[in-house]
Amino acid sequence: MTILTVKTTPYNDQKPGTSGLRKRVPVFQQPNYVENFIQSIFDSLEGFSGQILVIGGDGRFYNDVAIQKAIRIAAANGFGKVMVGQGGLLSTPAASNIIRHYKAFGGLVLSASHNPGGPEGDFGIKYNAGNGGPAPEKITDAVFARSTVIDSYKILDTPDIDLHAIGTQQVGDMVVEVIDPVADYAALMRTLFDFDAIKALFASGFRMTFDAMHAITGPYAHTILEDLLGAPKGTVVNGTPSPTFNNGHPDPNLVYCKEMHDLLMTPDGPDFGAASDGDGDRNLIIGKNRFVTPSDSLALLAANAHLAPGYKGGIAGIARSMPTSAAADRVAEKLGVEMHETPTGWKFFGNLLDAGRVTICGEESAGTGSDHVREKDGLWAVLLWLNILAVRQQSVDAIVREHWRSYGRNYYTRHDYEEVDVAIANELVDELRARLPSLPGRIFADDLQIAYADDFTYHDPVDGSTSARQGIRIGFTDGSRIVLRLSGTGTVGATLRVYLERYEAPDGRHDLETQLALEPLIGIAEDLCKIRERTGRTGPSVIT
Ligand code: G16
Repeated sequence: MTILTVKTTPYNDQKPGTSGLRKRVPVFQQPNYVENFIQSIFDSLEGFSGQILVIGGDGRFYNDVAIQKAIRIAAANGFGKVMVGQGGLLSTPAASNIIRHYKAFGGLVLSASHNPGGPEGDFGIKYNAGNGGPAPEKITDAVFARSTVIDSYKILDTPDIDLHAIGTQQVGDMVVEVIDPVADYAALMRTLFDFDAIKALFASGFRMTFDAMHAITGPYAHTILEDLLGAPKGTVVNGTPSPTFNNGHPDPNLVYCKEMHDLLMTPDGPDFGAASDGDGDRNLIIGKNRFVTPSDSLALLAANAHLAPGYKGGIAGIARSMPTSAAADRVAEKLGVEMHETPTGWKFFGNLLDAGRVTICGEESAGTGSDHVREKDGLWAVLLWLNILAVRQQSVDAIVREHWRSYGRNYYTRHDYEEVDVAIANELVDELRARLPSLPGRIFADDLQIAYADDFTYHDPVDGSTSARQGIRIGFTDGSRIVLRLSGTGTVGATLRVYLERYEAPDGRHDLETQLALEPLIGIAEDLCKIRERTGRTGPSVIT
């Protein structure tokens, strides 16, 4: 087996977005595209010689090809060992756990998350650092800079590695260990949650449905929910990972999980419904007759976390991404713990978690997690909900309503305009940004007055770094907010996200339909941004 140094030419589009490099599969299939990017990652790191690299993906189309390349390049660059999930599979939170548990140098997570897969679908590569979390911007910036000038990569000339047999094998000077993707993750969950209480809940007749969306969480959910916690077989549906997600869209929201949502709204439906996405880091939570928004779920989990053994000592603090509703802020205030508002992207939580300043983090984009790993974690959120339900012996709906009565309700929705012409989207954002200084003081819909209007800049309190232009915030004197930003995970055109939020006090009305409750703000957003007018759309592509 010889190490080859292969000449290459740079691509100019390998800038990592919100969460790694995500592109259509045919883009990754271009000659040397994967090789260039992985070599650029390794060229931007120091001190990994002889160390462990974790590799795993969500099993989507091209996962198997990219993993073989990654292992060969890792071997040629001097890693001592690669740990890879059997069949190349690892959920994103499980990969984070493996990196931390085995003190790896870092890891490559191959996924495009909730984006569709298949030959014409999306693929992605993300580097996670030794803390188990997505690389911070200073690394992703260095990777991009390197990718624009790269002229060669190193690769081991070796046949395909067997990723199906658990155990170790030698690949050049490097060891490859194929591991059970589920075992370590399940063991970690056991340390956090009261499995006996959840078992008793299922034994009492509590019924749940978990939609793995033909994606990575199938094997994890079968093992944990059905085998370890005793949920009846059939609780997990769509539980076999498929390279194309069975031609579905593995995004656990009310559009792609509509069937499950509708089932939960029927009198004979189960008590609890949940789903996770392509790579297992997002979650959807629906109780009987009650959809829980991700922002509310974050607040509820933070307020009730002490009911689970892993958090019984309380939480150090909460962090949420800027567009996420302020529901969690009220919980932090009541608990007397730190609250942080970060830019969109799980990578921004890493420093706060490492410094022990926050325990629970969450985002409006269906992600919640804690300091047990450095990624958001879909099944973790489901298990924490189950633990809370087992202890409180109330329905999801009752728990949510009680929460609103104590803290008030943050009505919240996100309107997405997908595949918008990039030039139009940029122009729209630029023009609005230019008008921001003139907005404070303006009054809309008779009584909604703008209190502030800015483009969010984050100052990381741990390492002092600054991230500017993270989304436009328009705040009103009553606490309502309109936030506008461009997605950093789309792969075609631009996706405009409009986030809308209105607060209703504990003694206010909590039973309004969300879109209706936010109607005045939706109108103001259109007045201010003219999205429909400029894009020619009649409405959002997706409402969550
Ligand atoms: C990623 C990030 C999240 C972010 C989400 C949406 O999630 O990890 O932090 O909230 O994308 O980002 P954007 O609004 O820029 O599209 P995932 O689940 O796609 O890895």
